Amino acid sequence: MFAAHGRHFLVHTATEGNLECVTRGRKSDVVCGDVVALTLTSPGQGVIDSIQTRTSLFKRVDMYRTKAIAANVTQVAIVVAPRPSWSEELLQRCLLAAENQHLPALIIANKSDLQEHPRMLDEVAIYPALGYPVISLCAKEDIQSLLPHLKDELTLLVGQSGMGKSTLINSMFPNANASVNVISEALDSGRHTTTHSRLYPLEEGGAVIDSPGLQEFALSHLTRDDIESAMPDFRPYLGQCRFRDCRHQHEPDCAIRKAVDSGCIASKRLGFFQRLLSENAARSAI
Ligand SMILES: Nc1nc2c(ncn2[C@@H]2O[C@H](COP(=O)(O)OP(=O)(O)O)[C@@H](O)[C@H]2O)c(=O)[nH]1
Ligand SMILES: [Mg+2]
Ligand SMILES: [Zn+2]
Repeated sequence: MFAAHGRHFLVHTATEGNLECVTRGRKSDVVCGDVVALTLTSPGQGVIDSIQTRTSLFKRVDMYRTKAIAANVTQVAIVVAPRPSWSEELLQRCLLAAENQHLPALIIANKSDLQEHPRMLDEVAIYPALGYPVISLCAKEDIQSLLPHLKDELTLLVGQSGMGKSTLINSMFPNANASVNVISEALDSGRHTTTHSRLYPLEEGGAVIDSPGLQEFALSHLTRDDIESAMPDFRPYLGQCRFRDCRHQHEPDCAIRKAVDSGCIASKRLGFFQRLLSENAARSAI
């Protein structure tokens, strides 16, 4: 399934081309990227009978609900840009959510034409060593550097609105016509012009999914162990603190703090971990 319009889902088939489908009954938990079995009902139309088991399901969570964004993706690309203001907190949350789903992630540092771009690159410089490549580009002009990373992958583009996801899609697929938000920069905030995820197949193999902008990304459903094991920079030190339930704050013989002191873990990563931990503690106290 590559696009949803209300209760209708566009499904690509090898033999019948693209079909406009509905689901049986009232269940509509079909997600962009799903592989489905369907019955042809009339030319160009079908009914989705079942959804194949997913290899991954990327969800966004906020205070109120969990919403599936895309199924079967093989990697997540998080788009950041210096304007409108980007959030490193949100970037780290997306990286953690990808890692928790065992999905590789990469960072697209967009809008390289803006003068604040080098400062943003400095801020994301710690991530390649954690296994997250940073690809610097200008979506409006040249996206060549990104293409080798996309081949034969099903890549989900996520990020705050206004970062340039739809512009990237339009540069990759000149016929895509993804709705670009033109007024966001002046207001220093995004407007959600992309309302549903949509999949675009790449000619060279693979596909890209554009998704609606994220403004927050709660991770309070994750346990402390989930969080720690989704932080590649923490992994080598886990289990090495004196206390098994060490919170890496002021405990003696804390392996994580030692790694921070010696520069092996960035202190902003420990800060991030502690924010997530206290958020989860607050939630379980409710
Ligand atoms: N200067 C500059 N602006 C860009 C670039 N890419 C996108 N934009 C602008 O950023 C705004 C938001 O883009 P859009 O693709 O809608 O972002 P989305 O919300 O992430 O899909 C639009 O005004 C784009 O023209 C870029 O590389 N450089
Ligand atoms: Mg968009
Ligand atoms: Zn510790």
